[in-house]
Order: sequence, then C-alpha cells, then structure tokens
Amino acid sequence: MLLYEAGSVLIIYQYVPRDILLDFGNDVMPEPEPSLYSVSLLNDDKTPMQFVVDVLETFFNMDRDSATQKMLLIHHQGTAECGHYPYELAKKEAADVVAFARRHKHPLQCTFEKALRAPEA
Ligand code: TYC
Repeated sequence: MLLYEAGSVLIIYQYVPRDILLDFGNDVMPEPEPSLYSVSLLNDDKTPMQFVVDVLETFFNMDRDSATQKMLLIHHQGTAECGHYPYELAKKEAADVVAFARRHKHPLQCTFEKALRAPEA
C-alpha cells in the first residue's frame, strides 16, 4: 500500500490482485445478459403453406403442430416472431431462411430486429 499526502488530501494506492478484483466486481455488478434479437417471418401470397411449415420445423426447431399454428398466425396477421437469438445467430438464421426460400424459388421474407421484450417461455 502506498500513501501520499497531497495538500489536505490523503491518497491511498493499494495493489489488489486482478482475480480478487474480478471476483469482487462480479459480485457487485454481474455481467449484463447479451441483447436478444427476434427473428420473424412475413406473410406473402405465393409461398406455399407447407413450405413455411417445413421452414419452421427445420430452422426454428418447432414440432409439426406448433409450426402449423405459427404459419397460420403469420398468414392471418402478416408476421410473427419465430425465435430469439443473440445478434450474430439471428442475422445468420434470417439469411439462411431467405437463402433456402430463394433456392426453392419462393419469395418468403425473414427479418430480425432487437427484441423489445423477453421471449415467451
Ligand atoms: N399466405 C401464404 C399462402 O396462402 C402462406 C404463407 C404463410 C406464406 C406464412 C408466408 O410467412 C408466410 N400460400
């Protein structure tokens, strides 16, 4: 420990090992959760319903019933969130879905944006 007298102010320097400092820091201020991004599909007039169900099963790990319900929700309301991911994964997921749709000559659109709220369980 080093002590300096600077005018009326006493300055104290104390060496604290880095691992202790980090432990202390983690207790006081936990690492923030990484931001989540929601990935959504958009409705259109041309992409076949079954193709969208296949996409939801393949890319968003939904079972057949959930995928069918989600596809119908998108069909009726125009769009719906299909999954939540950290930024890089959300970007890749959306790009992969669009590439897959184009390869099959469908106009399906997939977007991602910063999630406003926590995903539903
Ligand atoms: N509206 C399409 C149809 O009637 C089906 C569809 C659903 C397309 C969801 C895109 O994200 C979508 N064939």
